Amino acid sequence: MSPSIRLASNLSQRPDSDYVSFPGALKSAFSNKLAFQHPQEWSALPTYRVVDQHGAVVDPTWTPDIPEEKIVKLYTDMLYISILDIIMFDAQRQGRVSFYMVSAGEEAASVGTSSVLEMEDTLFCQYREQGVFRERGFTTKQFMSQLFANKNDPGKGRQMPVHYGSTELNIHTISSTLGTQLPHAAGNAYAQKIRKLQNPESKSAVTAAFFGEGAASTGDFHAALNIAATRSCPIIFICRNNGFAISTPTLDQYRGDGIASRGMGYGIDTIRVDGNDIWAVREAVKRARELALEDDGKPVLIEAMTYRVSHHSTSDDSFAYRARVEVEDWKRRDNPLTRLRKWMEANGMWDDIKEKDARDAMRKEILKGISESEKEKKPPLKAMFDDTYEELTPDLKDQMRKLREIIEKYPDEYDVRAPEYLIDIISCWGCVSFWKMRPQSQSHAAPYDVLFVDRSQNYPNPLPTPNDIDGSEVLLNQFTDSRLMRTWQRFVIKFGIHVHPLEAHDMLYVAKSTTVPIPKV
Ligand SMILES: Cc1ncc(C[n+]2csc(CCOP(=O)(O)OP(=O)(O)O)c2C)c(N)n1
Ligand SMILES: [Mg+2]
Repeated sequence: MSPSIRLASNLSQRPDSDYVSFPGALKSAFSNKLAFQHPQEWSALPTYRVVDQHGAVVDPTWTPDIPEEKIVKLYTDMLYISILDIIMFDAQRQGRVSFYMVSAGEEAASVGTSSVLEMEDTLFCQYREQGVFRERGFTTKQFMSQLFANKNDPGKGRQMPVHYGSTELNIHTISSTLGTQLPHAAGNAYAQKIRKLQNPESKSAVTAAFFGEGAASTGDFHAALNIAATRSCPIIFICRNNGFAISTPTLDQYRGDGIASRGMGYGIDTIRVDGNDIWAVREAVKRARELALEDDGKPVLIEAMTYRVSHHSTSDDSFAYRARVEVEDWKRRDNPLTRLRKWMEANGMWDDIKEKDARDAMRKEILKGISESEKEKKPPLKAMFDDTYEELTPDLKDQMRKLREIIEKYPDEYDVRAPEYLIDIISCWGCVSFWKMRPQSQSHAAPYDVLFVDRSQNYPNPLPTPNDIDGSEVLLNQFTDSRLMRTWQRFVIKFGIHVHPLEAHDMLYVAKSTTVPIPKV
């Protein structure tokens, strides 16, 4: 049994004991001195580091635990994120994406942590941990699909840019609302613990939850730490303390010794590390993972000290509240990339040519990813109503109806050229109706109506012929969707010569009605 669990027998007051055994505080010695504790009289918790800002090893007992190619991967993952950041920040300024957040200066906290966790470990991020996604294998196409909210985005375009998520990589989708991921993460860790107790042969796994020091001011932070401590959950809380919560410096955020001191208050094993030192981050997280799995599970808190070199987001101008020279100093004096690079150069693993080649290749890959993702179609408009309830609730149906009215009222405000939009809206009603497309450009000059029918369900028999449609021409295509094992029948009723081409995948958006009215033009 975990030593942290209090036993009822502890609670009895022993005669002449030196300790008070009140239920609320164990092992508290009696004292006849009236003494308040003054936090400022305690020294600050130390910051663990392995390599200093010049890339020199300061812990003589340390040697790298991974081979050269893995060290290079650590560095290139950090480099990739820093290049992605610069390009995407500019892309936002060019109006190509609506929003972006860079993680400059904090790449070691995310890449370093991720690099010592297992794929079975479940991760919860804040929004400045692109390095976690990259290290776990998120591809350029996946980053771009989310950022450009195209049809390949698993979030179906319903999140702000940088709010990634990945089921395959076992990373929960990022939430904008600060701190909410923390109780979720504690709950997940509790579930992991119970599963392990029920099935001791299963592989051990922990949860890792990232957050900024600003998010540690939310109630959720405290709830999560306390529940994780009292339920002894296998979770690693990783705080990136980068000195700011948007424009609020840490001095105005708290008066205690950072976030680490709070871990101690909750009875949680805690360490503060130099977040610019990827080796220190790796060592701390490796050990934290072992601790988290001890005694059937327990939480650990790591506070990674760093500096937010960038503006908070593309919506921020940080020089309104901090001196430019301060930022330049940090960039020049110390950052995670140059620190690892110096160490690698000193160990013959890296040089200027490798740096240039790596940078060029990454830049090319990212720019190609942008141009490909920009051209992709958007997810269907109806997707905004998906995935909350298995069946649409009456109020969601009502919202859909209102959406359709708005689109009909302001057709020029919506890009309804893509058939996904309109067919999805049609299918929501469970009966086939017609949707008039408005031409948005010369190249799509002719308005037309479309009707999709699921042939596996009831469809009009006989099928409509051109005669039924009042002189308009009807195009009939038939094909099978192998995934759904259904045959769809598609009718495109042309009103002019110029018809927007419809593609096979559009067929997924079909009317599910049992009776299909003959279209009236
Ligand atoms: C509950 C809540 N309050 C306020 C905000 C607005 N907000 C967004 S980011 C942010 C700063 C968070 O700072 P920190 O947690 O230190 O993360 P950092 O941006 O420094 O990485 C704030 C206040 C929010 N998103 N959610
Ligand atoms: Mg912060």
